[in-house]
Amino acid sequence: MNEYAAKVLANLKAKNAAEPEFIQAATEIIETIAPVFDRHPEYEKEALLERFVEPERVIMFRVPWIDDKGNVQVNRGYRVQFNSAIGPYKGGLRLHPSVNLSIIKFLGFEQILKNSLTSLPIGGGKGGSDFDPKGKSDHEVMRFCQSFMTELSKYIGADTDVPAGDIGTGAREIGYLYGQYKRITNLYEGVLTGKGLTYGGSLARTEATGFGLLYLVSEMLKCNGKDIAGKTCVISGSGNVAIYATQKAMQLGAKVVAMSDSNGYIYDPNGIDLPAVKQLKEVERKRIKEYVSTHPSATYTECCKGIWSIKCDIALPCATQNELDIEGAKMLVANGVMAVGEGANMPSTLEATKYFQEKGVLFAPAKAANAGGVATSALEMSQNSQRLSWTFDEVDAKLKTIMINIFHNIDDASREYGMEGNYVAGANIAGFAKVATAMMAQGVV
Ligand code: NDP
Ligand code: 2IT
Repeated sequence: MNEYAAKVLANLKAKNAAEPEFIQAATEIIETIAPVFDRHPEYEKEALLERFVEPERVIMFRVPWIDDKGNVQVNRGYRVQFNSAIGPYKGGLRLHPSVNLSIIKFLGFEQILKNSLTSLPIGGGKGGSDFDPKGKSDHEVMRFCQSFMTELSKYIGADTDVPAGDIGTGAREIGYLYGQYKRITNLYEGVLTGKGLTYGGSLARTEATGFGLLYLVSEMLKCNGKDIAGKTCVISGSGNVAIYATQKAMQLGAKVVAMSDSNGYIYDPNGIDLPAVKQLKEVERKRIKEYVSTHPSATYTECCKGIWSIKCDIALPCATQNELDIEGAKMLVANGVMAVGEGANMPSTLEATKYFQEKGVLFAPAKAANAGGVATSALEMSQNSQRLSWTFDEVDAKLKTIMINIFHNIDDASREYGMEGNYVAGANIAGFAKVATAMMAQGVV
């Protein structure tokens, strides 16, 4: 590996030893962009990589709120404003009990490159809290969101930092956050994306990440002489990304036979009944295992990682980081999987990713494959700035074009660096190129 890149990675590991997810994401990124530094020795003189791996700003704050029983609860809030070289910080807010600084930093770091790949002017950021919306009443979620935004509002703005949804943050949470931002600042501006359609949201944002994943995966298959129609898919998760990935996969003629949540997975050899899953997860907020009580053809198995034992042609991990490890990868390959598309952020471990690549599985990495969500968020920002709203078909057509372009950009970058078909390297190199050029132009900041 390029000596300069190796030195920065070693320092990063020593300095952030307590942040395993951040180290994991940074290891993959730095190892794959290392050849860029052979071609650009000027980057080292300007300490470009040392600056790139250090967030511009990290905000951590107390989030006190009162539950329905009158007890005071305290959570921890985060916003990592990682890089604003190519646009205002942009990235979601995750609400999940596992949230910590390492997870928010890995997500923010990946977001820089993902956002660059969209070709739209958005920098990288991420935030969230260890608050768990599961099992909370709407009023509890509202009080948490109001307290969270009371502090966060000091650091964000339509031209500064524009948060959005992620795990645990959907339309309900964005609504409460937006209401509080407006109340505190007296500004009606596009400070959040994923908003409701009655107050500045964009059509197709709800569907965008899942639809975008399928647009990119289809293009990858097509360019490798394959077709998605008639293929069997396994899709992990049953949240926003998984549901709309399932919908588009079915529209494109594939059969989705399994979905999951953090407790276990359902297998329905007849093909998943998506309206039933939407009703369970989007309306009733119930567990995926309830599906089998109304679908006798389906089975439910405890332990979500078992989903990778199901035979399929295409695997789309759409739940969370590190959900697909080497054991899962080996089962998928043994069962003849031909493509993996990452809907979640960093769902495959480093070992699993390498294994897929060694075995010749077409592998679309998260920062390219799930970029449709944030790309459509940027389209929402454009509509807000223009005080206009585009039709579903207009937004969907733009999304599709963006995803197809992303695939060709990462494919071209992999070839340019002599790593044809390595879309992990292609995505990291193509995403980094634009950010690096902008950072060099803007001086040492
Ligand atoms: P949701 O909250 O809507 O759904 C998350 C799904 O993943 C649920 O089925 C959930 O199950 C499961 N899950 C969450 N945490 C874990 C865990 N620790 N172990 C196993 N399963 C888990 O989130 P999204 O669908 O929005 O996000 C899914 C992934 O996609 C995340 O990695 C996110 O960062 C990424 N992503 C999201 C985008 C978006 O626009 N929403 C854009 C790009 C990427 P349970 O209900 O049991 O918790
Ligand atoms: O990981 C992601 O790209 C998201 N959660 C979406 C971010 C956004 O700003 O729409």
